Amino acid sequence: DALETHPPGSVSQKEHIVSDEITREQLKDEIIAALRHSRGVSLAEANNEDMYVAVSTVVRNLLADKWIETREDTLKGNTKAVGYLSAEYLLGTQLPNAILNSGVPQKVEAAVKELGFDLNAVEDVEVEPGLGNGGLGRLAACFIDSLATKAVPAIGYGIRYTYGIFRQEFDKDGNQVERPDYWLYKGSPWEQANYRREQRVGMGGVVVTTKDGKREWKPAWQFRAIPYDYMVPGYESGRVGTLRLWSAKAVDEFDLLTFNRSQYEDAVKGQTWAESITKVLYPEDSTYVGKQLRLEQQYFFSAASLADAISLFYPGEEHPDMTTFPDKITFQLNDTHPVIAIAELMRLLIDKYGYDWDTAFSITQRTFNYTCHTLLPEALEVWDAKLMGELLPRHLEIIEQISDWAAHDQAKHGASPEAIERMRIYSNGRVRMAYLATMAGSHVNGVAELHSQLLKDITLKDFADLYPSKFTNVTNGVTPRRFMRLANPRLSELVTKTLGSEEWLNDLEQLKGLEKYADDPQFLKKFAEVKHQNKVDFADWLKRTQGVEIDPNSMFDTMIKRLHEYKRQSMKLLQVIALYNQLKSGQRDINTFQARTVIFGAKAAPGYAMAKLTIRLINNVARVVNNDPALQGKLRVVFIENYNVTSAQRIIPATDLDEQISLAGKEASGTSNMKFAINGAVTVGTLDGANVEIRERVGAENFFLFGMKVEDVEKLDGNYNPRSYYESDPDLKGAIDAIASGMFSYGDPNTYKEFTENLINKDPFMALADFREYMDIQDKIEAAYQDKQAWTRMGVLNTANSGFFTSDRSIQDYLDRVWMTGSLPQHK
Ligand code: 8GP
Repeated sequence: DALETHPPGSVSQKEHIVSDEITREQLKDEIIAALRHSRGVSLAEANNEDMYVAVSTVVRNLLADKWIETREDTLKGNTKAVGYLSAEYLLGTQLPNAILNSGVPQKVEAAVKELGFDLNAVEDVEVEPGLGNGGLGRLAACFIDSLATKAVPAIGYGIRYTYGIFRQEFDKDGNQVERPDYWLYKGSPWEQANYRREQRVGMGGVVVTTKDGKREWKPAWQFRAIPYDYMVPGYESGRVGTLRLWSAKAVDEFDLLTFNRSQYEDAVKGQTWAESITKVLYPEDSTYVGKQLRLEQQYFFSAASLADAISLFYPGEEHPDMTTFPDKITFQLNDTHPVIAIAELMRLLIDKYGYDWDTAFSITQRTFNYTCHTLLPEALEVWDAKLMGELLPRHLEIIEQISDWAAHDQAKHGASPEAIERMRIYSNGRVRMAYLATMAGSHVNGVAELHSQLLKDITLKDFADLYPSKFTNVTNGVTPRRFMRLANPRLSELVTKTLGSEEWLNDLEQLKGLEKYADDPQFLKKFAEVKHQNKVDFADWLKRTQGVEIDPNSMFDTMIKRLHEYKRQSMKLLQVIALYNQLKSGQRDINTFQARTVIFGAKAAPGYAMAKLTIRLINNVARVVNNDPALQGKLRVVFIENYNVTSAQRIIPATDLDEQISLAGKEASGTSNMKFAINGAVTVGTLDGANVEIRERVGAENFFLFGMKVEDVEKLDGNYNPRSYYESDPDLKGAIDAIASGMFSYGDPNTYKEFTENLINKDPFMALADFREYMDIQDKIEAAYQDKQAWTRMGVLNTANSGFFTSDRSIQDYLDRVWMTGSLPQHK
């Protein structure tokens, strides 16, 4: 248990040190004390790992007072708080961010150095908590950072998975192999088990009618929900928020009677079963799996979080006045994973606190808001009512009632019987969670302008027609602290020097001030130099960690994101193979060819066969292309193993060209596109998700647009014939035929048969239809890259005009459009 390994407060407590005034000498003493007290080693004995724990402990201690004070101010209730409910938080490493926000980053750096350690090496020890899959989880992590930075009283609630997103390895054939991510192997100095706030969560059982005619749930099992608290330090706000992640434990840890009869396995069974609830993150992204364990996870953390919030805001009250609950806290539902919280709050209000249905529903509706993160119908959660009824019988009853109320209310608003049928929350033995969230909450938002529009026009059209004012947009954002200041210290320094202060870090629109240097040759030179050094660093890192050599003078062309057909890694791959064919045949002159390093990073859901086959193909295209002497090393393909937040922070600042090439109408927003733009990469992309808004802001001339628009896709849908593209485009045919011939499978024509057949006959995401325009735009990109100064200018204009994409702005939009609340005073 991490708590036992790293007792908090183990540093000398003899004097209370005001964190901002601490001196470098005092810091050194504190670190040495932490080494001795929490690791039991002297400075002379300490290795990087000891140092990592000691520095983390000291930095935590520096933040502790602000943490306590922020909590106290949050609970005073003068400003409505935000409860962010998310099944995923893809946090990235904690130590660098905590040092940055400690108030004394330079002193910490100097202290570690003077103690004889390299801070980078110390930071490298940390294993990132991979408690999320991709964009959705990373967005939640950016949001809690911005909430703290903007001093919004908030608590992030989630699940402390023992195993996070799997660690990806490639086998000798290039296949993805999933290895367990036991990130807690050596404990974590960043978490604190908070037994004072333990909760109980029930599941299963039956609903009975009591003597006074009330419904009462008698769960079959009870679980302990143990919160693990993480500090969320704000940047320059003097505030430290809380991320509270729940871990499941059995109520009766150990059945001693059974154990004494030597049936060890039976004795621990109950415990094992209870703990399985928070054991592992479902490695699915943009897909939905209707597994019972997943519903158990969802209910477990939703119920624990609600109980926690009620006990926080009404401490010790047996009969709290819950009509004031929506004034004390507003809950944001991060996609449908926590939507069962709606039924749980209704249950508490009616069964536990005795409110009538109407009052309970009014409280509930005012408490919740829902963010949808997808446009793929297969990603919307629909639970089998039987399964739900077995696990949560009372909740199913309540949902049935809400469903009836909704139908009634829709009729009142003039909906047709057909529309009412389509909008049914509960029908044909299925429960539609997105519909429940839409009807039983105040607001629904999409995550980019286009996405929010498509939600209204297609996915949730019936609802939007009836309740237009419910719908709003909040375009995603990313934290510039992690994705600029920490990931790209060189560019950050250049920006700070140029703008004259560091204020841009929490007021990102100030980047606009760089625009006037876009034609200043001196500035362009510095900007280009930063990029080059970042590329050199990245190449070194790749050599060190994966043994792969790349040329920092080549164009770094990057596609990093989950592997999914709609994102179209396959189209990128076809372009690479087409280039390869052209270079081999002499159709394209190798001597004038712009050297390119194509960088992929992607995990595939373990059960997603086509995605896994694509990974294998990328690895084998890399093998063939990289080993072909005819190319003189001018075209290289690399696949970053185990792409995660830590590697993203290295790849993004080193990228020249960013690939955002999803089929229009499929990518809800994207967030790496924002990180790339801020870091001065140029994007090649379709008019999809937030690409639309990025292009609007950075300027059409600084963005390489290609491909069908949503309307084109709609027109083509229904009579799309991918084979006609295959047959009429020799480059496309050549690329697909090369795969089918066995060129990337040691001559075996069967290995990628499903991949090629799928493209020629189905191509559900129309890669073939967009291929020609994609090839052509890549030629324009190649030409543009030859003019280094013009290219750098495009990068500068991307950085200068992407201030809008800070998650601080997203949070401000939520405050204004959804939560209707504000901030605490900042304590600088
Ligand atoms: C992702 C979207 O695919 C991505 O465009 C967006 O930037 C990100 O969310 C943050 O908003 N969506 C999901 O990961 C997703 O829908 N996951 C499953 C819950 C369905």
